[in-house]
Formats: sequence, structure tokens, C-alpha cells
Amino acid sequence: MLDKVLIANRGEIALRVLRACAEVGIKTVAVHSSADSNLKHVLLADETVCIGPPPSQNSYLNMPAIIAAAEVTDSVAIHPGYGFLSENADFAERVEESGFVFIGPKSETIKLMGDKVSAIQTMKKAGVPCVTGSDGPLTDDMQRNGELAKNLRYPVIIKAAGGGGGRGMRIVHSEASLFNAISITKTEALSAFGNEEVYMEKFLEHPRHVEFQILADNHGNAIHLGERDCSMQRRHQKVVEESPAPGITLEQRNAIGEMCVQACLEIGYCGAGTFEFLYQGGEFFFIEMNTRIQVEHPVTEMVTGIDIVKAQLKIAANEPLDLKQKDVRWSGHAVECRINAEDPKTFLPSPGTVNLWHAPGGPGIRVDSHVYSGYLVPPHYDSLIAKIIAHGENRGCTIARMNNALNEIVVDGIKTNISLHQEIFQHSAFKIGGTDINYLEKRLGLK
Ligand code: MV4
Repeated sequence: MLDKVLIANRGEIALRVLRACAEVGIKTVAVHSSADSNLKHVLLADETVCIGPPPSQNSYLNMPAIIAAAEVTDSVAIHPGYGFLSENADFAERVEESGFVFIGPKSETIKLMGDKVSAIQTMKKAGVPCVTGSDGPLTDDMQRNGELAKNLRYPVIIKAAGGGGGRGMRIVHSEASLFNAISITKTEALSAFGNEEVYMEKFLEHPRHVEFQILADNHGNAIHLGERDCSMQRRHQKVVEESPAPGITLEQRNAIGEMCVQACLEIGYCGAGTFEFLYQGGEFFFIEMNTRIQVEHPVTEMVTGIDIVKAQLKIAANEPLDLKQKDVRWSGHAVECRINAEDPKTFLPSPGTVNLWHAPGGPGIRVDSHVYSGYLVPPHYDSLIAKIIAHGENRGCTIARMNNALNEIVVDGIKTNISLHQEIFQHSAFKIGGTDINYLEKRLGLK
């Protein structure tokens, strides 16, 4: 196993990684900004290194400072968590070149998937179903672009190759606005991502966001852990996630999961990964691949009983996967609520001191959180303070358990979105399941 892992992140995911390391006897190094000395995982880590001032740019995104911290602590590997440098191919490459293990796929894989045009081309070639579109970057031939959009039939969507996660895209409803939309998206993409390449897809109007979790090792083994439904979102921020996705059959799960596994084997994927699909009209369409651990990984862990972070550590240590696909079983249902330090009506961040924190409990409840009574939520970072995960034998039981948990939890001193979750869980459409990506924004009167 790895001897010592540096955790290049903060908050709940840093604690999640620390717990996995401690469980398998790996020493931990917490790197943190000067605003984060009192983070729970920093207090628990074997060693700590302050890597800079509060702004992320100067600390959690400061590559030389993080690599220097790995050097002075004799770390052997770096876990990037999610966000920050987790999908930065340049960072992964520098980590590798400095002689450390980057806990994730090879830097070339991150690069290949980070460019959405090459990601889609790769997946299409590997037999994964994709949204019909331009099959590559748009050229400056505007007549050709016009014909392409007409053939796809409006609405179409223009997306930046360097974008992803909802950044750098524009919906086009008619030819009148096509050329302008392409040109604006290119300009924005160049300034935001340093890459002006854009591509076109048919715009799906009522899809659900369904993603597949995979694990692949360095020995030619890959498995899938089924899917998660992340359709309950607002402005590309997921609010509630669940597994399995309502209405998806075991046959669909096995068929799409197997395609993802085959694609992983073809590209020599290594580590944990997620295939994002749009699901509409009973069909799956690949849109992006994430090469990191995701916020919502616990719902998959709850229904499969597989510890995905521990699997990442074993894979990074070059161990073969100890599970075959036939060993993966899905049991019951799991739902996750993201608890944010934010105003439930305006969604503005609400940093400050948590005077009192009381976590929910009981059968089937898991709490992934770094918060404790007296903890100060700094204003510099993401507002996620806790993830409440409920697991039960079926969706109804799971929702009932989550309702209990949302009633039990106490957070005093800062505003949170707990009331939003309570409201969502009363909606009849949510109780039925299978709402699309537009549901929450419509319900909130934003659409
Ligand atoms: C789309 C789409 C409809 N049609 N592509 C947004 C985030 C990025 N991962 C891709 N996104 C979308 N791509 C086509 N061809 C709708 C979205 C989309 C979306 C997707 C998943 C979850 C939430 C979303 C919210 C708005 C738009």
C-alpha cells in the first residue's frame, strides 16, 4: 500500500480521503490555507503544511507549493479530491514528473477527457452513444455550420471544447442567431479556457442527468458501479442525487455500464471515473467524462457497499481490483442532500461561525461533513458544509429516512439550504421520481 498521502483539498472531501487513508494504515498530510488551520481533517492529519493565504489561487491552486509540501513531508502520492486541481492535466503531469503518484488517471487521459471534443470522439469510437452533433470542432465555414444546424433541427447547442459542467455553452433556437452565437461562444471560450474551439449538438430539451461510476486498475480490469441520477440541480449546481436512477432497468444499467467499461479498457483508463449522460426518451447520450472522485459518490457506495475512495488508493498503489463485475450487487436505494451554507431563498453564500451543529442519525443515515460546533465557515470557498446520505431498502423508505434526518439536523449561526431540501422532499413529482434537469429551476420560478 501507499506509505503517505498528501491530501490536496479541503472540507468534507479532504476528511473523506483522510478517513479512507487512516482505515488502511496510510499516513496523511493535510495541506491547507491560512484560513483553514481549524479544519477537521487538518486537526486529524499526521502532518500539516500551510501552503498559502486564503484565496484558492494562492493555496489550493498553488501547484509549486503543493508539490513542495509533498517533497518536505516525503509523501508518495497526492489525492486531489474534487474541484481545485483534480482535473488539471498540467498538475497531474507535474506531480508525476516530481516522482509522486497522482491519485487519478494518467495526465494524458485527463487531457483527452478535459477537451470535450476529443472526449466525445473517443467515446463515439469506443461505441458509447453520443448526442448527434458536429462530430468534431466547428470550422469557420458558416454555410456548412448553417446546414449542420438545419440537419440537426433547431434548437441546437454550441459548446466550448474547453468547457464542461455547464460552462461555455449557448442554446440556439433559429438560424437568425446561429452565426452570432458561434462567434460569441468562441470569444468567451478563448478568454475563459484559452481555447476557442467549439462544437455543436442537437439540444435536448427535457433530459435527465444520469451518470455511471466506473473503476479501472492498471492491470486491464474495469467494472461499473451503476448509475446516479443528478437531475435535481440549479444553475449547474447539483442539489439532490440518488442511486439507482428511478425507472432505469437492470438491463439498461448493465448495457450502458458495459459500454463504459469497454471504453475504459480501450483508452487504458485507470482510477475512478464518471460517464455523464443525458437520458431522454428512454435513450442515453454521452456528454462528458469526469476523471475525479465526485461529490455524490456516497450514493453509489451505499447501494453497492463498495468504498470508492479506498478503491482509488488501492489502484494508485498498483493493486488489481479485488472485485469482478459479477460481484457488484445493487441493494436498495440511496439519496444525498447537499447542505450548503447559503440563504435558502437568494442562494447567496452565508459564511460565519456554526454555533451549534447536531448531526442526524439512525438507521441508514450517513453524514459526510467536516463541520463541528464552533467551526467558522470561511467566505473564500465552496459553500458545501455537509452531505446527508440516506439508504433504505427502497426509494420510499429512503425518502422517509431523509425526511427524519432533515428534521433532526441542527445548524445554528449560519443560514443553510435545509429548508429547500425539506420543500423538495414534499413535492409530489420528486416523490414519484424521474424529474428532469429543468424541474427545480421551474419550481423555484427561475424558468
Ligand atoms: C446539453 C443539454 C441539452 N442538450 N447538451 C450542462 C452541463 C454540461 N455537463 C452539459 N450540459 C447540458 N448539455 C445537449 N445536447 C443540457 C445540458 C444541461 C444540463 C445537463 C446536465 C445537468 C444539468 C443541466 C442543466 C442545464 C443544461
